[in-house]
Amino acid sequence: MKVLFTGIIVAGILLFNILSLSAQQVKPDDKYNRKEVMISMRDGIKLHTVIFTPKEQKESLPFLMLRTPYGVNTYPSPEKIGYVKDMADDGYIFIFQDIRGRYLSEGTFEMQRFSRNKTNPRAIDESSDTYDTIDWLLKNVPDNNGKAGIYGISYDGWTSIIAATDPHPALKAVSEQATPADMFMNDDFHHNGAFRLSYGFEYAVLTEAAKTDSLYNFGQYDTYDWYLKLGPLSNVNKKYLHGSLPTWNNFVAHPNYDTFWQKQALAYRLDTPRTAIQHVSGWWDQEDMVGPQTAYKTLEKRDKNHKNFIVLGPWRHGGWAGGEGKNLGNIKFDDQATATYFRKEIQAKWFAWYLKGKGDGKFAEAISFQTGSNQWKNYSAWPPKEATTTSIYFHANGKLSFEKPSAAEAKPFDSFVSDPSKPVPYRQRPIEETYGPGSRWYTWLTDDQRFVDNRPDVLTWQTDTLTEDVTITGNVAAKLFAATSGTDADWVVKLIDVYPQNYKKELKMSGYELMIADDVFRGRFRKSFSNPEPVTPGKVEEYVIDLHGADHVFKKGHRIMVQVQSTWFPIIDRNPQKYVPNIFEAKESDFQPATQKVYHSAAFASCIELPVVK
Ligand code: PG9
Repeated sequence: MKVLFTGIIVAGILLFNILSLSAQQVKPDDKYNRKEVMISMRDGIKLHTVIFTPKEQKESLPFLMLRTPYGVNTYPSPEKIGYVKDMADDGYIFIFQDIRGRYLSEGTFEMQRFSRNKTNPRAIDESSDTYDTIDWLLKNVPDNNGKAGIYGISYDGWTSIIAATDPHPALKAVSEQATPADMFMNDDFHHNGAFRLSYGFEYAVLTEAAKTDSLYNFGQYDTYDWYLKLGPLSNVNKKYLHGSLPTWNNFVAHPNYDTFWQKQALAYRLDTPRTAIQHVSGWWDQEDMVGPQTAYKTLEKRDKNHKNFIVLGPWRHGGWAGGEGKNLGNIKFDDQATATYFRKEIQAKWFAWYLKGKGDGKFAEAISFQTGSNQWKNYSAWPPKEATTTSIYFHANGKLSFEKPSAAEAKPFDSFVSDPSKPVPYRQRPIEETYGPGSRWYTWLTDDQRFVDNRPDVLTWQTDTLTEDVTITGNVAAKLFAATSGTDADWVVKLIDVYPQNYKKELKMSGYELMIADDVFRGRFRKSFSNPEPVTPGKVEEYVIDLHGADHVFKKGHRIMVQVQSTWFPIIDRNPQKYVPNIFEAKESDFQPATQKVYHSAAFASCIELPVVK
């Protein structure tokens, strides 16, 4: 993901390169002076760093840093970057740095580098690189006030939170935005052990095929077919990458939740909050929606000094960084400029307080834009204590209700055939290359789910029309009782808000099926993510699937819907549905259709656990 100086977040590399040609020149009307330096790290490697200082600096100022793998040389004067304009108008010393091994920095890039061995004084990691940079800045940039803050989205959010693991004493405030927290459990590369094929493949190419970002040349616009024709995942190295990308090789070598994934995961790297830290997450973040929620939760356990905060808004990945945020895809937020509000009222005020002592320092523990009601809310805890876990149950004939199925339930299960040769597309085709031209990747989580309504391999349950609002605030989980005729299976569960069939407020949204919470679970990991086990064909098993946080009002007149399916392609790779030790080494002949049964009987009452607030 890139932060363009137009203020829009785009990962479209071509667009970026065209726009960036003249970005290095300082324009006469720029409010900041620009300086480029190479800063030496403790092991002698030099990192390319761009420093912007106000042309008219009246007082000593704090540093505001962004550290990124996506190239900083093209950044314009900060007041021209929508993402930081409010802060630039207030005055900071802005630091933009290429991380190790990327763009103009020396050294080697390592995807989410492990923490260093601290007994070796020359050992490095992203935290020590931040430390050494701050140390150099304090000594070499005049008129600084001795304080630094760091912020950024996604990979840059991750470098921010990693800087907080053993921070320089001058680092006082961190705003991690959309950081990944655990690449096996959630976020970019896997969800609950199911591999995010299109993202994993394309991102590995993006960052590791060259020192600067590069798109894979698929030679076709709709990649659904390309991924299907690819066949088993072993063909990726055999036919295309030939072992050249470390990240892809690590996917293949670590199919289970082993120490490789654990050493990367924030739960294993964070202890107490040592600086003020803000976590920012979008409800429809298509890349790292869960990361900030996990990072907040991990630090909150030991937040004795009230330094840990969370902000949750109606955004896609990084959607708060540019534009007004009055809508996301087709979803409108009653004309409220949610992104503008974040930048001005939350981000800028937060740094002004912690780095300059400006403002009243009063920040709610959790600030959330509640969707459906479209209102900003402050909570004293996340998830708020007010919610009561209430189950909404699947029934025969596609019904969903708050009543548990009785022994007299008409039929104990619904079933479908999942065929890996005809996987359900995760979004409407064409599925453009993730970051390619025209890609609709950015908003797919808000797409109308009617596009799969009639598929025989997607099951649907829905409530009657709601006679009153149903508000859910907190964590959502699915409890699925299911059986497969195979020996492994994926279960995709989607919680959906169905708009009224005749929606007067906006006629074209009538009947819209909007996902509120969703995820996939790979059956082999139902007992352990580290030691997978085959599923016994025909045996009813319980799958508990974390659908993460939500703050949403299903309005009176709407319906609540649940869809279940076993493929979501190509964002999730195809499960062969026959157990093999490592799916990255499955053969074409291992892939088999399977009959899936989802139960809704008194004994096996599949449901969604909702955090209902009265
Ligand atoms: N989602 C991207 C990413 C972050 C960290 C690791 C891998 C990928 C990003 O937008 O930066």
